[in-house]
Formats: sequence, structure tokens, C-alpha cells
Amino acid sequence: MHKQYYITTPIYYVNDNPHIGHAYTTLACDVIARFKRLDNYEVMFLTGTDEHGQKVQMAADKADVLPKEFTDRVSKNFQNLAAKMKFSHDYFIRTTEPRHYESCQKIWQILMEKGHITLSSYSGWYSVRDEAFFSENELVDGKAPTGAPVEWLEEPSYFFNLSKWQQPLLDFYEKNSEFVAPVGRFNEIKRFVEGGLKDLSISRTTFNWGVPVPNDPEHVMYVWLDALTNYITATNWTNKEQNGFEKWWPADLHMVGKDILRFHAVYWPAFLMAAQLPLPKRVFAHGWWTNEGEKISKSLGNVIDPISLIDEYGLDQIRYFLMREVPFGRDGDFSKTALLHRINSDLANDLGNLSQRVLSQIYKNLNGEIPALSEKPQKDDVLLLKSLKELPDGVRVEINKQAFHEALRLIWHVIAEANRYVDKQAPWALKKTDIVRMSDVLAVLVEVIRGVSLLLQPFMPDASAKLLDQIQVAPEERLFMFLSSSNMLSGRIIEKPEGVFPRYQLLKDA
Ligand code: ME8
Repeated sequence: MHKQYYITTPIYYVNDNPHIGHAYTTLACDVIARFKRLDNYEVMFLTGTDEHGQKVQMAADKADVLPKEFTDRVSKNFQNLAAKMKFSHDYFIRTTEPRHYESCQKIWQILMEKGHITLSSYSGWYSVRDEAFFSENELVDGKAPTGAPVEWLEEPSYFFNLSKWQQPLLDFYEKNSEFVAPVGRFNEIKRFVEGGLKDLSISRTTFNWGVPVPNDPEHVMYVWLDALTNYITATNWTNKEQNGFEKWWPADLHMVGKDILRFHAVYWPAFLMAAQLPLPKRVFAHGWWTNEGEKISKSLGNVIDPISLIDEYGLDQIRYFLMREVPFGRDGDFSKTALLHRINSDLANDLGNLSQRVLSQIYKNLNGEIPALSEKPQKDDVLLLKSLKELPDGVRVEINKQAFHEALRLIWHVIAEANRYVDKQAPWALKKTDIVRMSDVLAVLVEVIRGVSLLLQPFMPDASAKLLDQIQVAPEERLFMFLSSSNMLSGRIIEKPEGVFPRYQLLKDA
């Protein structure tokens, strides 16, 4: 029986084209999804687009097309990015799909029947950019706390009795100390809830691009109630025959940016508690990217287009950089200098040279035949193989904490150890003096290349596949359960090796 793992990204607004921030969140989920599959989990990895609400309707009006046509177009751009980034999502959800309407209306009806929704009227501030309501005392210099402009709204509205869920939420947080990460963000959420919750307006009447409220079509649902519900729509909640909800829900992890944590860690659990549905196990709020020290924004003209970055530097290079450069959870700055440093130093020098040196020596000096591990290893061999053996558990712990940078740091620690070992053992010199020792050393190093390449598959799927191809690891031998078998490659014949990670300078000259 497979263990199961359900992971979600936010669904992105289709008011604009995707940028590096969207690619980042989904990449983090892709790494976890791939890791879990290799670790023998059955995974459901969900991403998609959030297509309703005033912000999207206004973007469609501006483009002078109907919202549906507009959302089809922009959603496609997000799907193209996902293909370009080689994301391995199992489903791309769109909130304009019929089953999602059914699911939103179902949750609404449950909340209504249980007495958690009442009709009243809203008067207060609204920020279209944030798709969020603000009271007077939350405004900062007449704007939303995010700096977005606000408008005054007065309209009939249905309300969800959020205030009633303050204590149940606090009790839940108390019992589930891993529910929100990082811990600093969890503390912010607790303080926010301790400060008291007001009932939440959950319908709008002054525009119509949304899911109609059951039995009152003058209202469309507030876009956040609609959007959050996507996580259960995708399990086929409304289709009992498929048992998807029982199988997948609750989600193991909602990955989000810090900007939308409150919606996921306060409103969503409150809706679910009220509907008597299980709560997700964990919400991770990652940090914010800036570009060369500046906030990324369209008006500053410094939006980073992930597609052109990939075309210039290579997909795995970008995937590696995003997961390695910034401690996951913290804000980070995108700088070309830092990117080039990672490409040349970590990838081309540390890993690329290691494998190229080892494989060319096997190719030249052993007729391409991968040697067997010695039965009488020396102390240095034992030490390096011990570090390699301990690596998978270490990496697994970090991935389960969503500490991608730490997982990569651990892997690079072993790569550095292997490079020191190569320098010290100098197999190229042993060729003339002790050919048996030379082959023992190369056998140890092939073990390291195999182990490290297997563990790097979730981060750099193409480059690690190339490395594994070169050392003749068959596709069916790439699950993590093969990490513990040693010496399985001895006797296999390699072909002339080719560098997997070019230095950036070389790329430019080419
Ligand atoms: O909020 N740095 O959609 P959205 C890091 N539809 N991450 C960034 C980023 C940056 N500079 N910019 C964007 C919505 N992101 C809602 C979500 S979920 C039920 C509904 C990422 O298109 C980050 O993950 O505004 C952030 O939370 C998300 O994009 C916001 O995407």
C-alpha cells in the first residue's frame, strides 16, 4: 500500500501574466511532489488559476474582452509556464470549471444550513488588488496595509460568522504546533486571532463575475471563499462515486506566499470547521522575492519573466538557484551576480567537474567499465561512503520541514567531501603506480555520483537524468529505495562522458 501525499499551490489570479514569484511557489511544491513520488508515496500535486472576482473582471474590461475569453487566455500562460518549468502537477484546476461551481455552492449550502451565514449589508473599505475588506482602523495613510488603494463599499452582503471561530481556532493552533510554518509567521497569525475576529462579508452584488450564491443570484460569492474551495473541488468532493475526497482530504500541505497566509491559516480553517470538514495538516508561508533590491512591480518595469531566464541560463540552473539561494521562508533578492555564482561554482565546478573527472577516467583508463567497490576499503573510502549513506535521511528531514536550501546544503557537503577525496587520492597519478587502488577510488566516487544524482532528481530533473544516464542507471532504478543498495553499477560500461553543467561564460561565447 502506498502512503499518500496531497500538496497544493495557491491558484493564481489571471489578471496578469505569471512572473518569477508564481514560478517559485509552484517549484517548491514540484520539488516536494517529485521527492515524495521517488520516496514511494502516491502524490496528488495541485496547481491552477483563480479566475473570478473584481480584479479579474476589471483586467478583462481593460483588455476589452469578455471575462471568460480573457481568463482562457491568461490561464494558458500559467499552463505554459508550468510546462516550461517541467512542473509535475497532477491536475491544473481552473475556478471556472463546472465542478468547481458545484463545490462552492455545496460548501455555501452546508454553511447556510448549519446557520453560519446571514444576510446583512456591508459598508466599509475594499481593496480590489488584495481582494480583501478592511476596516477604517486597519488603513495606513488611507490605503490598505499592503499599500493598495481602497474603495468605499456599501452593498447588501451575506456574512460568515467568523467571530464565533476565534476560540476554536486558537484551540486548534494550540493542539497543532506544526500547522503553520515558519514559526514566526504562526505567531503573527495567533496574535491576529487573539486580537478578535469580525464576521466576514462573503458575497458581492456590484459586479457579477463569480459563482452565483445559491437561491440568490443577485449575489456572487466572495472570491476568497470560491478560491479556497478549489482545494477540495480537486478531490472530486461533489462526485461521491469517485471517493477522491476520502482518499486525499485533508491536504498534507498548502504552500503559499506570506501575503496570503491569513486567508489560509484563519479563514479557510474557520470555513472548514463550520462545515465540519477536516482541516489541512500544514500551511507553509514562504518569503518574498525582490529584484536587485527593489520590490518587483509592473510599474517599476522590473518584473522577472521566468521564461526568458530559463532560455538564457537553463531550466535546472534556475530551479537550483531558486531553491538554494534563499533560506526557504525568508525574503530573498534576485541578483544576476548571485545566480552566475551558483551556476559556475556549485554546478559547473563542484558537481559538474567531479562527475566529468571521474567518468572520463573510467572511460579512458578502465575501458569504460565501472569498477567494483573494494572489499578492503581504506579509511578515507569508509568515511566518504558513510557520509553518503547518512545523506538520504538528512535530506528527507529537511524536505519534510520545507527547508530546501538545507537539503541542498547537505548534498553539497557530500559533494565537497568527494572533491577533497579526489584531490587527496589523485586517481590520475595512481594510474601509473597502483591501478587497483585507482579503480577502488573511482568505484567509491561513482557511488557518490549515483547517490547525489538520485537525490537531486526532484530539484534538477533533466541534469540528474543526464548524470544517471551516463553512469548507466536504468530509469526503473531511480527510486529512493535504490539509495541503500551499493555496488550495483559495477561492470556496466559507460560511454564517453559529456559535461552536464556548462560554465555560464562558455554558454555566452557559444
Ligand atoms: O493571491 N515573491 O493569487 P496571486 C514570492 N489568487 N512569491 C510571490 C511573489 C514574489 N514577489 N509574487 C507572487 C492570489 N508570489 C490568490 C490565491 S489561493 C486559494 C488564491 C506568489 O496571483 C506567492 O505564492 O496574487 C503568492 O502567495 C502568490 O504568488 C499570489 O498569487
